[in-house]
Parts: sequence; C-alpha cells; structure tokens
Amino acid sequence: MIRFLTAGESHGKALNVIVDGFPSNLNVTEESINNELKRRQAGYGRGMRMKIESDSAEILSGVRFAKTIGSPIALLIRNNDWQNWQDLLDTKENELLFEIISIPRPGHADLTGVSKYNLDDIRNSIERSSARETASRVAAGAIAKMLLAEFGINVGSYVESIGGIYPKENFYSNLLENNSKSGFNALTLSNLADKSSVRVLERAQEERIIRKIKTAKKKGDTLGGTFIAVATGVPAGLGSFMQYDRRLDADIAQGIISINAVKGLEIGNAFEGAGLFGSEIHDEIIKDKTNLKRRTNHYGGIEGGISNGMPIIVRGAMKPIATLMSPIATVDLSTMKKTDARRERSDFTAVPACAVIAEAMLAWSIAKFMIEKFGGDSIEEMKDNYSSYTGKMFGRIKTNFERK
Ligand code: EPS
Repeated sequence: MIRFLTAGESHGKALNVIVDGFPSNLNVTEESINNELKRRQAGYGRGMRMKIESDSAEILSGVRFAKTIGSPIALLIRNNDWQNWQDLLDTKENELLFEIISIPRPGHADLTGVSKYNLDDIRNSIERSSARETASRVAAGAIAKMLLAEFGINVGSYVESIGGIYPKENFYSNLLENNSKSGFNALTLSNLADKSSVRVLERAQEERIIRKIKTAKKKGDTLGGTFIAVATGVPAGLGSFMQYDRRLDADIAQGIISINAVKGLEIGNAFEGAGLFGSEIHDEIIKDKTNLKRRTNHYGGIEGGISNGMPIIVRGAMKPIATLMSPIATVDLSTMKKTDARRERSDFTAVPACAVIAEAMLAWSIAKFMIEKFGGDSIEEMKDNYSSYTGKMFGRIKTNFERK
C-alpha cells in the first residue's frame, strides 16, 4: 500500500514529504513535480506570499537517473519566506521578545488548535494548520500522476464557481450526461482551465469573477467557491464494497475533504439525484463493440465503491478564506473580552489552487487502488497484471454468463 507523510511549518525552513510504496522503474523528474507546484501557486486573488515563493521540490532519495528504485521518495520544498521568520520560528530556545497572538480568527484553526494542544501562542497553531502544507501534497500527487500516466489515466480539474458566480453553460451537467460521443480527456479540460487566471472554462465568467474578487479586496473580504476534479481512463474494478474502508469513493472523499477549507463534496450528481426518481438518475448499462459502458455518468464513475470504467467526477466546495482584512467579532484570549479578529497576510480567494490540490488528492487515491489491484514492486510487473486483467475482463464476463 502506498502512503505519504508531510512535515513542515508554513514559515519554517522547508516542507517535506515522504512518499512510500511506489514501484521501481517509474520515470520521476523534479521538473514534472515542479510544474504541478507552479500550478498550485497560480490564480488571481492569492496574497503576497505567492510572490515570495517559487515552489520547487528537491528529490532527496528514492530516485536514480530519473527512475524510482522502490525505496521511499523523500522531497524537500524550501520556504523562501523563512528568511523573514528565522528568529520567530527558531527550533532552539529563544530569549527574544515577540508578539504573542491571542486573538483567534473565526473560520480558521486558531481556537480549535490552541484548545486542543494547550498552546500559549496562536502562532503555534497557525503554522501547521496553514494551507501551505498542501504544497507537499501536490508534490506527492505529482508522483501519483506520473504512475497513472503509464496506464493512460489522466487527472484534471477546473473551477466551477467563485463567490457564487457560475458559468452560463453547465459544464458539470454535460460531463455527467456523458454528452461527448468520443469521451473526453481530463488533461484537455485541465489545460483549458490553466489558461484562465481563475481556472474557469468560460471567458465571460472569468471577467465577472475577477470583478467580484476586486470587490472582496476593496471590502477587506474573502471568497470561496466550487471546483471539479476529474479522472479519465480509469479501469473498472478499483476499490471494493467488501469493507467500508476499501471503497474507492470513501477514500476519494477523505482525500478531498481533508484539503484545508473544503467543507463539502459530492461524487457525480449526488445532491440533485437525491431528489429524483431512480429511473431518472441511475446510469443505464449499454454495450459497445468490446465493452460494457454507462449511457450517462450521474454516479461519477463509481458504483458499489468500485470504479465502473467511466470517468471519475467529483465536485468540492471550499469556504471563503478565514482571514478578513475587515474582521468580524471574536474574543481576545488574554482578556476574554470581545474584539475584532486579527488581520494576517492571506489570500482573498484560493479556489484555483484548491482545484489543483484536489487533482493531487484524487490522483493519489486512484494510484493507491491501482497499486493495490495490480501489484507494485516494479512498473513492468504492474503493467503485465494490468493488461492481463483489462484485456480479458469483457471476455470473462461473456464466458461466465454464456448459456451453455
Ligand atoms: C499558502 C501560504 C500562506 C497563505 C495561504 C496558503 O501564506 P502566508 O500565511 O505566509 O501569507 O497564503 O494560507 C491560508 C490562506 C491559510 O489560511 O492558511 C500556500 O502556500 O498555499
């Protein structure tokens, strides 16, 4: 089973990630990881920090001559901003006088963090709860994407809405109705989104969103939004209904809901479907020349916790960034009196980045189940198992059910 573990404070020396359990002989380059890190940094509405950082990962282990060797892959992403924080975040004893943060921001982990960990400075909570940690996840996800690419699986994303501004054309519904005859590629969709400064698919929507972000800036306010993450080329049969924690949908949900500020998600058309007749929402099974497919994809490519061969489609909701420049009410923990929440450098919106992080988490879940199903000591062994399974699947079903 693959796993990854991240470490690092937002303004500490560096972020780390250890990626464990990947097969040998997989092509992995710093360049591909850095390309993903760059995508995470983009998006109109980010704050000053993204101007200070130029995230890049250094591979410390697990890769030789651009190929994995089966050992744990350790990555290091340095924080440029650390130079400005060295004294404040020293790991040694510190005699310096510095401001202790005692005013928690509603919507952030400030109060929950200090309450739980018995901390005497909210800074100690902010540092790890910051969404800066997601750079490590995108680096891990980049490695997962490199594995998936070997099997023709692509993962992409786009921003559906920011501040309640949706596109005129309902792209999400189009994806679920499976309207495109030749199918679609998640990468093509994502590349299109990458061209937009807020990662949306419609030009007029982009302009309206930028206007709304400008209004938020002027008012000292923030915005959230919704995003779509998609994977195409996923074989049928990943995940299982045998135990709750072996379900592919449950794993994807955990990965995406764990992204900072994500408060909700649905797979396929879950919320709208809940109000329809079964006959209106279940995806009819059809047969083409060599395979069994679904006419529509309302269930986002997963039935019974198992991928069904259709694209995997997830929609997530990110709340507005917690730090407000025109703050709302809170309580100063040093006096227990009512006050305004503390201002801290932050973003006005980060939905475009969130969509890229969702890609990383989705890619990770799929890679995990690919390795579980097809064995993972070397990429060659995995490919053999994959071809044997996918090549014979339809034939096996036919033979099993043929009337003798
Ligand atoms: C982030 C780095 C942070 C924020 C943001 C995400 O930088 P700083 O706190 O130094 O300005 O821009 O984090 C938050 C919005 C948050 O609430 O934690 C990053 O690298 O993505």
